This record gives sequence, C-alpha cells and structure tokens, in this order.
Amino acid sequence: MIIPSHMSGQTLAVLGLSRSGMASVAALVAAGARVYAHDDRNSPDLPQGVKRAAPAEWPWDELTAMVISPGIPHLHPAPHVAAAMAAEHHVPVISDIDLLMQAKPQARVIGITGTNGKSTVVTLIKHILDSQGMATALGGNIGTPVLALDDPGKDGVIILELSSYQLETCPNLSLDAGAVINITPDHLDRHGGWDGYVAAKANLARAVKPGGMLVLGDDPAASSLAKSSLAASSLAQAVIARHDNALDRTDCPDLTGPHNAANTEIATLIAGHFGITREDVAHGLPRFKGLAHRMETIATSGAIRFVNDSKATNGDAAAEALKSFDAIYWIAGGTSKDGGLGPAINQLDAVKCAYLIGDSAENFATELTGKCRHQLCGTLSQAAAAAYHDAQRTSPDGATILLSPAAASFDQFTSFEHRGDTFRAIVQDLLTPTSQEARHV
Ligand code: UMA
Repeated sequence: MIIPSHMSGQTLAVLGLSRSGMASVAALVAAGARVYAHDDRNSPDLPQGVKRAAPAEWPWDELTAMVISPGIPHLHPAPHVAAAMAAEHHVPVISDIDLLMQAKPQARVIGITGTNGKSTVVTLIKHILDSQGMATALGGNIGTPVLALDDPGKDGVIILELSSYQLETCPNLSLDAGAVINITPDHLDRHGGWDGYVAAKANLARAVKPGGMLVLGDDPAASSLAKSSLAASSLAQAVIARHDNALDRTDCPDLTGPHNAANTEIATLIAGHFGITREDVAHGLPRFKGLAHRMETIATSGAIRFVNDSKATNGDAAAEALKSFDAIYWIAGGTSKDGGLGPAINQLDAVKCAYLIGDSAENFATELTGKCRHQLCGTLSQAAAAAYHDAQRTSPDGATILLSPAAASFDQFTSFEHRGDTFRAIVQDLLTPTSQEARHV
C-alpha cells in the first residue's frame, strides 16, 4: 500500500466504494486521516473509524478534498450531487492518482493513455524494465488501484495506465515519461464531446516534467496533440512513434500485427528514456507474455489457431486484429458502439466469413452485405462451432478463428473478460475428442 501520509489529521470524503474507492479509504485510514465514505449502490464493510454518510451529511467546510472514483461523473453528462456540492464549497475533486502524486512527489512515474492499446503498452514497459532488473509497480486503469500498489522505492518506477476519467481529476500528475496513443472517440458523454475527450488526454501531455519524454502515437488525433506538445519548450523530447521504426518482433507470438509493432515502438522509446537500449529491449521481447483477451492465442488444432480478442469492444480495435492474420473466420457482434463496425469494415480482405452474434448481429450483417460472407449465429457457442467447421473444411492448411467482437459484451455477458473466458471454455469443448465425436454422431 502507498500511504498518503501528508493527509494525516486531514478530513476527506471518498465517493464510490469499489476497487479505487476502497483502496483510497484504506490508504487514508493508514495515513491517519478522518474519512467520510459513500456509495450510491454498495455498502461494503469499512475500516474502523470511517464514517459512512451521505454527501449531504459531510462536513463540507472541513474537507481537504473529495476523492471520486473514476466511474462517477463529476462534470458530464451531469455532475454527481456530491461533485456539485464540492464545487459549491470549493472542495477539490481529486482521484486516487492525485493522492499518489501528492504522496510521492519524488517518484519516477510513467503514464500511458489512449483509447486502445494502453494496457498492452504499460505491460510491455513493465516487462522491459523488469527484465533489466528495475523495481516496478503497475496500476491504474489496468485494474490495480494505485494506492494498493507496493512502493517500488526511489530507484524504482511507477507505471500508470490512465483513463480519460482519471486524467480529469489529477491536477498534480507529474511524469518522467508519458505516451498518448490511438485516440478515437470513446466515453464522449463523460467529456461533453470529442473536444473534451481530447482535452482530457492532453492533460497527460502537459504533465510530462521538464526533461521528460512524451511519446505520441502515429495516429491523427495523437499527432495533432504533438503540435502543441512539441512547441512546449519545457519538454526535452516529444516524439512520434513511427511504425516503421519498430523492432522485429517475429520471435514473440504475443506481439502479432501492425498495432503491436506500434505498441512495441512506444514502449521501446519510453524504455530508452530510462537508459535501456533497443538491443536490450529486443533481447527481452521473446519472453513477453501478452494480456488475456487481447489477441490472445488460446488454442491451436493442426494449422487452425483460435484467438481471443474479446477486449476489442469497438471497430477500431477489431480493425487492428483483422490486419494481423490471414484466412480469418471472424466472430463479431454484441452491444454495438456508435459507428457500428467503424474502420473494421475496411479490413475485410483476409476474412473468409463473419459469424455474427448478439444485439448488433443484424446491423453488422447489413454493413457487411456485398463486402464479406457472413451468417447470423445468435450465440458465441454457435458461432465458434460454425467457424471451426468452416475453417476445417475450407482452410485446413492455415486459418485463424478470431473472436474480435467490435462491440461491448453486455447484451450476453457481464464483461469482456466473461465473454473471453466463455470463448476459451467453448473452444476447449470443441477441441475435446469426446465432444467432437458426439457432434459427428
Ligand atoms: N457509483 C456511485 N454513484 C454513481 C456511479 C457509481 O456510487 O453515480 C459507485 C458504484 O456503486 C461502485 C463504484 O462507484 O461501487 C464504481 O466505481 P468505478 O466505476 O470507478 O469502479 P472501480 O471498481 O473503482 O474501478 C475503477 C475504474 N473504473 C472505471 O473507470 C469505470 C477501473 O477501470 C480501474 O481498473 C479501477 O478503478 C482501478 O484503478 C475499468 C474501466 O472500465 C477497467 N475503465 C474504463 C475503460 O477502460 O474504458 C475507463
């Protein structure tokens, strides 16, 4: 745990009591702060001394800050009632990230944001730094709340995956190195539109310290941010990560596709800021193990590979997966985002057939008509069975059965993880000899 000792004796309120909020409560209690806590839906057990109270009962005139969970709106589409009260009483609304920055002003910190790819980049950076024997701690949007991290010490590095939500509530963010990558429309309701979303991402670029390094993705929105960032004279370096500079990654099965070439280049540039050479990075890459649900090879059967890319909840992410393989039997569909298949519609060259599931199946079928063979399958299980059957029949010498839904999971699953785990179980069942025999009876 990282303890914000500077809050000893102060009074703070914590809004939202899930992962981020509960870690904040625990850290503030350990620091000796007086803590008020509230959640609109959940009532988890709280440490002794923490006062569970609705925002109307908080001693607003005594509060040093209100720590808000990232999932709770503080501005758009409408501020939570507690955020509105905080504004009225001039109480700062901050995130757990800000508490970390206040607690560890001397720490070496890397921050990464972007609509897609940020989890892979932070994991790659951690892998590269770890393989050089550096102490690291990785947290933030990727899942571990930052105050629950083990402090890697003054020679270590804290690596943060930062969402647009978190970037709006950490005024003290200060980074040795940062990256803004792959910005496409997402969460626009929470930022009052596209400009607000980009402005949240720009907070990361501004947070890079003088002498630090800012890496920008080679995509239109991130590189337009470059213009203003490059002009900022305080920055020692602001560079655009060009795909064509990327290292040869052929030795690493978990870094397939052009987007992973870009992710690797971004991680390599950041590692360079910490004195790690390209040769050292290349040496460690073959041992990199990718994240679950992101272009994850979960099984092979002869020359047929099954890839779980359940995290691809929008058309941008699915388009990257479709660029990465040949002879693709593509399972897509779920709760569609605005824009439907989006850029994925332009990446169909390698797709043999699309197997469509969930609420968006019919709309996706309309988009694909005249462009790509497709069939409505209803469920993930039916789609996987049909795709495997077709792949065995028409591409036995090499095929990829790819779950890359281009849609959120909530119509049929509780989360993208649940969808990916279900796919894994279905594939295991498909490849179990007894179940194959049963199907042929
Ligand atoms: N709540 C209220 N009132 C409201 C809304 C929510 O009281 O009006 C309460 C809920 O009842 C719940 C809590 O707030 O108890 C939920 O807070 P949260 O949504 O911030 O969830 P946490 O579990 O604290 O997770 C957060 C991040 N969640 C979001 O940003 C939505 C996690 O990112 C992050 O991993 C975690 O902190 C640890 O840092 C997840 C995410 O979905 C992965 N991120 C978005 C994304 O990647 O697109 C941004």
